[in-house]
Amino acid sequence: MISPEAFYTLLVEHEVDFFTGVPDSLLKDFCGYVQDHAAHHLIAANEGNAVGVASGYHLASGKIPLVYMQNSGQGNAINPLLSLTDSEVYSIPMLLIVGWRGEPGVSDEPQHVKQGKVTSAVFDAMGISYAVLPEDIKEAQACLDTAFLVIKEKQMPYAILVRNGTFDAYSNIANPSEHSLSREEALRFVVDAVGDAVVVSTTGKTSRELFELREERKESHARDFLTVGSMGHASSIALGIALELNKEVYCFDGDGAFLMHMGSVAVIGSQSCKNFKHVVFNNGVHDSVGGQPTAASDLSLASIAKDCGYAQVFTATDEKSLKAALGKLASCEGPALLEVGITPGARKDLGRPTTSPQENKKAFMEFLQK
Ligand SMILES: Cc1ncc(C[n+]2csc(CCOP(=O)(O)OP(=O)(O)O)c2C)c(N)n1
Repeated sequence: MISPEAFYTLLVEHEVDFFTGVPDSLLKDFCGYVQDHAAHHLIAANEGNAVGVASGYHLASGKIPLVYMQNSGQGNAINPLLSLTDSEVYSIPMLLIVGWRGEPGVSDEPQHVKQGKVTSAVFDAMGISYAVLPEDIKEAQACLDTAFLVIKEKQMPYAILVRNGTFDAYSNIANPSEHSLSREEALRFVVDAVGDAVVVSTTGKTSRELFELREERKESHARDFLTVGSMGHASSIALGIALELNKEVYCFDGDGAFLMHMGSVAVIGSQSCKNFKHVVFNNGVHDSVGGQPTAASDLSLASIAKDCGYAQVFTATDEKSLKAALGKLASCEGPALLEVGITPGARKDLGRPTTSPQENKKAFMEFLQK
């Protein structure tokens, strides 16, 4: 294993002083170290956003920035990697550090298996050279030396794939939360209030907690579409369903996911979709991958939704205000949004859905037709 500090020191020796990206669970210890030590560190809304900011930094400084991401973010980054940083376009050098979920031969969740299988082939297709980070610090040093030689020679991005368990643990200095309810506690009240409505839940622990809650209550999972991948697209999926069916459709979202593709909020606001209801659990962090801050911690997502054309918006920060807001959300005409301020963290023993994505889809489609 490599200590995040030792790896960070190697990067500094290569004069890397600008870090940006979207956090990943495999990279959480490295991201945590960067969070506490780097002077220039910016957690982006999505991976394309990170490549864009890093490009601007290079244009202004001539230096080589670092962009970190989970391989799920490869898709978000492809457009700027091909039409901005590529040597046939502007030729902008940068180091990509990529968490390799779903590495072939390593057991992982269904949403990561396909992405893991094609990650290196996608870099090949884009003409981006890559290497897998060795777990020995001397070998990691040699790997970085090669990466920087190639980056400087080709004036192109270079990717380093990071396997599960490469970095030693690093604990961040935690910031106290101003809220009292956990996501799981808030979710219980929300699920009570939405009753038989259709639910589309977001990537990460929200969907895992929803799945466990249904199990605990011996309720069917059929009404829940658990968007295990495609972070940031749950609200778009919910909109597509709500436009087609005469049923109440709720999207359970996270603040990181809301920000990732916030353009969809304007699109939702542009539709007079009365049966669309959006609940955003705002803990100010990417809780599911290690608790790194999002840019939403000081924003009012409810105000953003209102300005984007949602018919009604509500906020809640504790049990009393949540119960009151849920009543109003259920009885109002959408599109409507409820932003719930919650505290970060989840149960240590939180499980994962035991049904496959295709089982989930089949049961869900049958439920929608009832
Ligand atoms: C495109 C993409 N980038 C990154 C990830 C990794 N990832 C999974 S969940 C998550 C955090 C989600 O944060 P938020 O929506 O705020 O929900 P929370 O975990 O705080 O409940 C991230 C970054 C991903 N799945 N997909």
